Amino acid sequence: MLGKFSRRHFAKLVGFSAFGMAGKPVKSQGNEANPAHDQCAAASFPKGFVWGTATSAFQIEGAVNEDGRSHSIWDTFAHTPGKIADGSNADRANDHYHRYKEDVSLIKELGVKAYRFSIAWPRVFPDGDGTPNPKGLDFYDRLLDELLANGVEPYATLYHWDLPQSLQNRFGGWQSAETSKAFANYAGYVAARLSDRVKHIFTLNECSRFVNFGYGAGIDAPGLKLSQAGLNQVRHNAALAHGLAVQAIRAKGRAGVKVGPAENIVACIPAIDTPENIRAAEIATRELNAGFLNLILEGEYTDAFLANAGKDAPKYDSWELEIIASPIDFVGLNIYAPQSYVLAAERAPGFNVLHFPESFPHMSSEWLRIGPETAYWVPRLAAKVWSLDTIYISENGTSAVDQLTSDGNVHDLDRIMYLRNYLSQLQRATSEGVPVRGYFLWSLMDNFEWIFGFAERFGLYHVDFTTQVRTSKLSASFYRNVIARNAVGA
Ligand code: PNW
Repeated sequence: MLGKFSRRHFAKLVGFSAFGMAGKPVKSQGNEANPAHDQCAAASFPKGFVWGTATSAFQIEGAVNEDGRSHSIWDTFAHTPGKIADGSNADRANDHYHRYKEDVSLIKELGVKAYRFSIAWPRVFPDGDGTPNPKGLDFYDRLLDELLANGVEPYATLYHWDLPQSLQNRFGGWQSAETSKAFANYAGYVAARLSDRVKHIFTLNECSRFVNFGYGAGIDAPGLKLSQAGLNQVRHNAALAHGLAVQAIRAKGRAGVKVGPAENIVACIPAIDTPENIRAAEIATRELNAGFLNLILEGEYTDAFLANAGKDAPKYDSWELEIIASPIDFVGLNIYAPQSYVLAAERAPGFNVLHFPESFPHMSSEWLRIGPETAYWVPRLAAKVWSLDTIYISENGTSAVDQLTSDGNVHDLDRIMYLRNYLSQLQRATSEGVPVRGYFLWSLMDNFEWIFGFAERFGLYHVDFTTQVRTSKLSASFYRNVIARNAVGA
């Protein structure tokens, strides 16, 4: 039946004219409110937008026994049979510890202005607390100098999941506020030593993820399955660690160093964009992030969170909330999959979260559902709900089944499709004045993808983990072009 229709008829049926959107120039809205925006091209980003790429220490460094590094909970976990899908571990990973100069040249080749990396806590304080390792920051000293010599601005993350094993053994890791205090001490030490060159520090990467997956579901290190009360306490201790670290960085770092979290915010999206559903998505953004982001930004658990937790609510003194809500300079949002499509509801809490149909599309990682509008709604709603003035997309990217051809190419068209669509939606947000100041593409190169080992590739550069050869993928050229033009789309 459909075969009888011309394309023109079909276009009419689905609601737009055969001449299509391309026929009329689409004027982007709200430029007036954002003078930094380049008014010439509809698809450009604001002037000075920070283009970057990201990695984390455990996923790339290797050299796990060098220069006084101790083990982290992820070393232990990766060496536990059955925990990593491909049976690998990160002892060598990308050997970045020795190949950082080559890797900085790859960063430079992309044309990015900024690089987000993480510092391995077990290199700096092998026991987590106590005496610092005299060689602990030497590698990062070298890395920073190399980045700056190549015109790349370093953005450092203090905690990307590699908790010193000693803290897990002695205190149960994040189950104890002793770990929160140790983190603050480590944060102050790093700030004192590196903030002459690092001007942006992320405290915790994806607090919700390492709490829920590491201490709740037992999927990530340290592989625990705590009760709801235990889990709520872990999350609280992590929030306290964040707040204490913000204060330690202000106390020990150079004036002007900027600090904030990098959180995998629960991404709430109006299923249909009506004013009622947008309002519902705002409510959902607060409530579904009540345990961490909303807590650190508002300084209180929401009533609904506490009512829902009941006797399992975290235990704390009220002064802790003030520390947890220490003023921050920016919020980093890691944006991947849409998580909660919502509709407005009459009854409390004012929104309904919809189930995903089985046919909802995803990228090569099953969890990575495709929802480009996530890159529009999440920063827009976060800015509105928490009155933010500086947001970074601290991660966004996708896995793909990359095939290296015999002539040394990886034509990762699916990654380009994903990036083009997410970036277009991000551009839509900035063009409306949503205060997103930068974007860090995950990841610079393929690396140790946690429980999936080396089987899931997120890089702009392909890595052969036997030879350590890095090969530029087509998506790296795509990203280079976006950066060079400060724009996406035609
Ligand atoms: C992030 N999910 O993890 C991490 O910060 C990175 O270290 C990681 O390599 C990257 O994203 C890609 O996975 C996530 O299931 C892992 O929604 C899983 C989810 C989200 C983020």
